[in-house]
Amino acid sequence: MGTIKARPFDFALDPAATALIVIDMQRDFVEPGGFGETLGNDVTRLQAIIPATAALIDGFRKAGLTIVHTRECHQPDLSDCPPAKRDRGNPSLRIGDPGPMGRILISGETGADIVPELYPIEGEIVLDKPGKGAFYATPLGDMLKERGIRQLVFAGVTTEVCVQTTMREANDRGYECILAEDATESYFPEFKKAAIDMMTAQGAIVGWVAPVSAIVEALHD
Ligand code: C5J
Repeated sequence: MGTIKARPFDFALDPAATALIVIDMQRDFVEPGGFGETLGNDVTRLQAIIPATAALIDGFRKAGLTIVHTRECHQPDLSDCPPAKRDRGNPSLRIGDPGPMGRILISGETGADIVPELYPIEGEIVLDKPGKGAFYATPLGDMLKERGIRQLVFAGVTTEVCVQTTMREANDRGYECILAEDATESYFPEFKKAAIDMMTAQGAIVGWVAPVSAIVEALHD
């Protein structure tokens, strides 16, 4: 067991029962010229977490622990994309439309893939998910159960959407969840802060938060 100096209080880490979940570090959300930028977002905020996220992944690789990379994307025929998701709002580009890096959020397209700096290596799980949460309509729960995982470390984007949704899903399923504060980001700094404040309030009602350095240190205690 290791101890992570975390907020709102220390997290008792059991590395043997821990997995890392890296949420949606996809080119379309993170890279200049991608879908996120075409929507008017400043992607430099998201790019800035790549080194810390790489350090976290490296720590898990060195410790030989389970790593899951998720990608928010849909089948080419959009059969897993509810019209309510595709038709929402008035964006210039919708899911499935041709975009700067292929069809927007479609499995197999360049933009839907993970940024090269964080690319999964053999043995790591790559999980495509049609929703914001990684448990919805995926085999994630069964995969974690098979491996005896009880604790989850989270990283990725965006803090208040797919990261927060997945942490809440995990919390309701009985996992102890901790978010790597410098390995997650939002296009909106105030949303990142609010999401972290909400999740750690009331005695870690959804989970804990800590810097990458504290998490990696505890992995090797
Ligand atoms: C994610 C989104 N990954 N913001 N998606 O957060 O639509």
